[in-house]
Amino acid sequence: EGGSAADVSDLNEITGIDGGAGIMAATERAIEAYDLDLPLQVSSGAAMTEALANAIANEEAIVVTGWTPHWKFGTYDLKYLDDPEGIYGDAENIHTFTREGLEDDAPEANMVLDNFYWTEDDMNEVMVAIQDGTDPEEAAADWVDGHSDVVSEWTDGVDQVNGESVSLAYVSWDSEIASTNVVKTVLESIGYEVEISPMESAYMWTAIAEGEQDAMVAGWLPLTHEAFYEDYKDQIVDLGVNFEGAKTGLVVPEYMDIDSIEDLKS
Ligand code: PBE
Repeated sequence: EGGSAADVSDLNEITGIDGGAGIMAATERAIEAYDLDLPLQVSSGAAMTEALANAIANEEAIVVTGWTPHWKFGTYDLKYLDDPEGIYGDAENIHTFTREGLEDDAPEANMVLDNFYWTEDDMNEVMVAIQDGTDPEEAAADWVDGHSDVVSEWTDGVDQVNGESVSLAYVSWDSEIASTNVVKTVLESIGYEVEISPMESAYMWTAIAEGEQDAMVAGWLPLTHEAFYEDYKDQIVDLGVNFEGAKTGLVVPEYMDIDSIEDLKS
């Protein structure tokens, strides 16, 4: 019959996030590959979830640049659109990177960063608490208190230090706000002064490569941050995966009657 409240023809954009995100570059490639008529709107992670909330409240059409882990999948009924061209790649892993020399300068911090590894349930707990209004530091502290079994694996055999400082770079994506605050809390528990600094994606990579920041736990590979990784891989230290099975793509509410990015073609 046509003309349901959430029809694809009502879409006039793809709701994006910050311009530096890897998912934005992937979406520009998707627009080309699928020959879509929709412009990609640059905004922020917070503005994207607000737009999603508003559209869902009114059962309106919306398509966003989405990723997992993210609290939005627990809060709303959402689906990834199929990506037959494989633009968004397969599963991603999140890696921890440090500046060169951190292992010598701050071996205890380096050990904790190296050991840091958690699951989707873990990360979701922190993200959901923050989304429900808990301050990120407090949400991280609550999670650390409640998961001493996991945290003790990260700090196993690591000596206490005496107020040395460590800096962590991150981007204000919900997933990275959660992980960075948790790592900060754990480093503080072994005696570090930890400063966390939100910044644009490209600066996060540059800051590690140039030694301006000590570490970050927000490197999405193999695809999402591939360009940054290729630029800087010889100037940074990869401490390996801290999260397995992340994903990116185009996401719509379940009530939208489409299944594939191809269906976004007008
Ligand atoms: N994200 C979340 C980031 C990485 C973490 C998928 C929005 C990006 O696209 O660069």
